[in-house]
Amino acid sequence: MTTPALLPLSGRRLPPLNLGASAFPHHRATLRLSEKFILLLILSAFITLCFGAFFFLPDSSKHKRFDLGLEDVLIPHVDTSKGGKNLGGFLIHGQGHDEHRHREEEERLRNKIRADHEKALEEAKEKLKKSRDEIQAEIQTEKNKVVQELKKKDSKPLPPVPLPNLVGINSGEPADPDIREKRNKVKEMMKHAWDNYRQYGWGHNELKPIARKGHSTNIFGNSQMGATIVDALDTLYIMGLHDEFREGQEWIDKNLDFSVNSEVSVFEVNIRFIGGLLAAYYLSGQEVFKIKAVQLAGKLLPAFNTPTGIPWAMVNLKSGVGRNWGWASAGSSILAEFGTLHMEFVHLSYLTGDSVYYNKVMHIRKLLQKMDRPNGLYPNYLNPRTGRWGQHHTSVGGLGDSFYEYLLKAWLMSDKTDTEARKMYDDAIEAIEKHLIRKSNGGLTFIGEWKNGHLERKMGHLTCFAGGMFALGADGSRDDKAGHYLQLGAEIAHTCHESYDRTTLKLGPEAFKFDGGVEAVAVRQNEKYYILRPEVIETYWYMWRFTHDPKYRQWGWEATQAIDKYCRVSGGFSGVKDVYSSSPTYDDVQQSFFLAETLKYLYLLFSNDDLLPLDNWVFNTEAHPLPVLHLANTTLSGNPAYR
Ligand code: DMJ
Repeated sequence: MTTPALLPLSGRRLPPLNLGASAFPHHRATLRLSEKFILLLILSAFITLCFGAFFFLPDSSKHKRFDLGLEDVLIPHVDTSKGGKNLGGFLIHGQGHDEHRHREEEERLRNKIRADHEKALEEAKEKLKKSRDEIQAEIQTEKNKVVQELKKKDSKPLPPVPLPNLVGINSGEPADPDIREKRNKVKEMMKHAWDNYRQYGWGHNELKPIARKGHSTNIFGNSQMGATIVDALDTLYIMGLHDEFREGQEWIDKNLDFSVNSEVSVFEVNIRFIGGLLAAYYLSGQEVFKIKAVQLAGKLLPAFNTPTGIPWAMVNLKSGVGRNWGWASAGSSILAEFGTLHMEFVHLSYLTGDSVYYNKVMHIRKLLQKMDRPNGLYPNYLNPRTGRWGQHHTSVGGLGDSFYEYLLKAWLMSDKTDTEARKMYDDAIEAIEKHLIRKSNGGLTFIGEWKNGHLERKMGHLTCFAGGMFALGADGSRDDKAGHYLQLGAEIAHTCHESYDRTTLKLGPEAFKFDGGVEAVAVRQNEKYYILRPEVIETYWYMWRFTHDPKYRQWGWEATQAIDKYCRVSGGFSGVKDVYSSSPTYDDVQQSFFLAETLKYLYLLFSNDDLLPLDNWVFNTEAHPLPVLHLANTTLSGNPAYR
């Protein structure tokens, strides 16, 4: 970083002043402080120049004078007949009578100005003598003041809104002792995951359960935002782990700060943080969660400042500068990222009475509706500058998945009044069935991916969520095909269960093939890992809720046991690198979604249906439950602030 050269009045460039900037070449804040000193010096020099000019000009009472606060009073000229002189429209009184007194007064003033000037120079010199640490401390103090001011401003109470119907937030105890025991086992696993995070990773985004220290990835930027705390809150709440919930709340209240110079994923922050905070707010009624969610949402808004309004994938929380992932086709934004904001943003508008969030997501929807879709499919990549699709790659797994999920859930969350969303969902699902869903030779239904003009016969673990989605969307489907979609959900659940069952550890691989004699098995080494993902269990739970077929609880229990056996370590839970190996190695990451989703879905699977009933709650893609808003046509009329 170079120090900007200073232009003096003559227009000649001065060499860069070295006032600390070279000592701390990468410290922008230090430069800013140095610039202040430079300005101070320039000001001092200017004052000296003015007074020099004034006192060294030929002394002439004719040139008198600007008002120095002397006793002479300048009065707009109206009459010269009373012995005064007219000077440029002003009349100076008493001239000629007390010349001596003026000289004395000038001398006194001159001395005072000289003394003030010297004092200012001394102070400036003192500042320049300060050590790097002292300057940094001063900068920090200034920063803290600004943060405090901002906090005061941001913590303004939000307008009160009628809370939606919050039913079934702490029931669900099963009567069957066997099921109760299974549910308690899941709760014990949650406690193990939380306690270890609490002990070894507190405040960090995630935990390394083997190294027993904090962990993070680039999706959370470079700061400790306590992702696990925020993601886990609602699971703690529904499990009745209230002390742990309060610990989390306290940390959030005191430490969760979004004024950080950190570049985060808009999608991940939305689904984990905003979704987690909103769910915690609705479940507990604690205002702090709502306030934090709204503060954070404000920090994401600059990501939408693109030529099309399609947001960047990443945004710097402090500067608001956005950009896209380097790996994305042709500088594109990702369908599953910009298409997975709707639920949280509608709730934000509902709670704040500010339509800004709602408008952002509706703008995305309108833009997508206008676009051509190859074979009726939505490609995964869309360029936010040009508004054109990137590579024509379509997936119901990674990069595409939750876009489809949010179309369906927008409709459900609006109490089925957002029929536009339902139509988009129905159209998309029809195209997916036609072009991406196939049966393998062995009779397994799978969802492939459209790539470079052909169907890749590979399914990701992520894609397994779609079984639950088809079941959830069955009711209300076009041409009353409810039975068909429930059946499709069951077939996907079966295929995904096979992908678990065909491994040594009984845990599912990241991706599995249906090709060349291979069925539901990972072929490449780098697709054999299991990182505590929830999607298969999520589908078991939805299928259980809609069918009550005991096999889903059985499959969920198999997965619970496998996770406890192969992923549990004394410092928490870890992903494993190869589900086909009998002596697997750990990846040493306890993902925040393990607490938010995997354990929550397992707990719900072994609970009665009156815990978070699906008529009243819709789960965001990170399993954070948000209440149905009984709104007409997705207007926000439920909020009186809107009228
Ligand atoms: C979660 O963060 C969410 O479910 C997201 O939609 C996709 N993947 C992870 C968990 O696998």
